[in-house]
Amino acid sequence: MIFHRFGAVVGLMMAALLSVPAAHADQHQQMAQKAAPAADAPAMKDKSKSHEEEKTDPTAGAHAPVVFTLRTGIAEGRMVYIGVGGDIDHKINPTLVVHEGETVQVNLVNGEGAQHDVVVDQYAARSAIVNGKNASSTFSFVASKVGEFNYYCSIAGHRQAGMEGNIQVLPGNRAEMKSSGADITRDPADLPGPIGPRQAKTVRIDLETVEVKGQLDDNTTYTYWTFNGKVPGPFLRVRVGDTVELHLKNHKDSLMVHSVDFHGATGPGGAAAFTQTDPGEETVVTFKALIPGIYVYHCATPSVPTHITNGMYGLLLVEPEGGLPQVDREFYVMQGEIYTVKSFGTSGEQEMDYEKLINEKPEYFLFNGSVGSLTRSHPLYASVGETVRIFFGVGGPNFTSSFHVIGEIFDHVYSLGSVVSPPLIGVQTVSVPPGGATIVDFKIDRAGRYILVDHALSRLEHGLVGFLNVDGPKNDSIMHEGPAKQ
Ligand SMILES: [Cu+2]
Repeated sequence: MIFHRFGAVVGLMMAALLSVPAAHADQHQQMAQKAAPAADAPAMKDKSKSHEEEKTDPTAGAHAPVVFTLRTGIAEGRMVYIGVGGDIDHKINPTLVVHEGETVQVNLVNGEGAQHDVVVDQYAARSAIVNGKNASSTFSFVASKVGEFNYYCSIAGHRQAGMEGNIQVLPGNRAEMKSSGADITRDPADLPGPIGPRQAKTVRIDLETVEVKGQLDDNTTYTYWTFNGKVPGPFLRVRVGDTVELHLKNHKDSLMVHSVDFHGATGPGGAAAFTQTDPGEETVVTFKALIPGIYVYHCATPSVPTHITNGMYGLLLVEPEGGLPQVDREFYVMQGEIYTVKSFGTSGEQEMDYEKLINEKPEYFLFNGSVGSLTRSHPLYASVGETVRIFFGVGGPNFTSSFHVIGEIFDHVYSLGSVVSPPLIGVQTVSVPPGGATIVDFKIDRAGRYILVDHALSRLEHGLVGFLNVDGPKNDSIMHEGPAKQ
């Protein structure tokens, strides 16, 4: 089945309006989402390869060779090949991984002066003999056979002395290969319950910054920077008057310094001035929760938009005395953008594009960090008659959300995240700026599927959509097909 981008929108809307069963609608949605990018995504190649290959034109597709450079040398008392550049850099007799049908180019460089060559018997491929230090030779072949093959030096005795390695030819096209990473999506139901009636006290909060390769879409990965491994970071909940003792640990495997700026804190950088934390280190800062509200927190280490787009944001609720009015279900959703070099929907590992970030040209708009986060993996659930609350924030870094739930009207909106002011009553769409948040409450009167969107609906085609599935009776007095009943 072929859907173009417009078809995807229509399909989704129809699924919603017709209240089709969840499984069928999911399938429909998945097909639509998958088909949309496939139509206009150019032939892409995995970036996780040699430096040499990155220099080749990516639009050249299958005809661009996969290039490996091997330098001869001595290691661990043996004669060996040593990889140069890319994934094989500095590796001894590296395994050369390619895909079926690719053109493989091998550059051989003489590293110590003796005579050498490289031979692959199964492909009847061989280099010229390189004679003398820094002499080089290049040969290529098409990897038409799947399997694992030996490469070696055919000069007498050299293979036995250590000069051999493997070429692994994997089945299938490289662009279609799945890329897998950690599930970084925060379940929207993953948040602590109300604080209840207690006195103000000192509360310790531990956050850890973690850089992790995560699943951006089914076949797409991205290196996220996170608080506690998920996007958004954990939902933090204190009450007004609490003293927060915040411990920020930066995981030892991190490459970057990280920090945290609490919009709910008063003081230098919202605590960022005291929490610039090196990999493997921990900083501690203490602040008082002076004013109730729903507040964004985010990493504030330069380049700040880079840290935010990579996933470093979350919400802190400072409850007013006595808490918020009680509801049956609470959810936690945040919106952000991701700026990749390759276009939306491209398979494989994706890299951030700094130019696009600075020019505010995102490829992805997301709820809770990934495509399908609130449709395929973690849709919201509720039952007819329940009251639902969504804590909704925008990490951004750049785009204001026109947050709307298709088929619902917000009974209460705590506009701009203010919980001390009386809420607005009866609101269709709420504007939430980057670094801002809101709380919306609504009672569910009729079963069906309700759809979370940013009403700047073009963003739906860049991944921004969520489902609220409601079971229970379909109350016809509220809406039904056809003429009014007597
Ligand atoms: Cu950071």
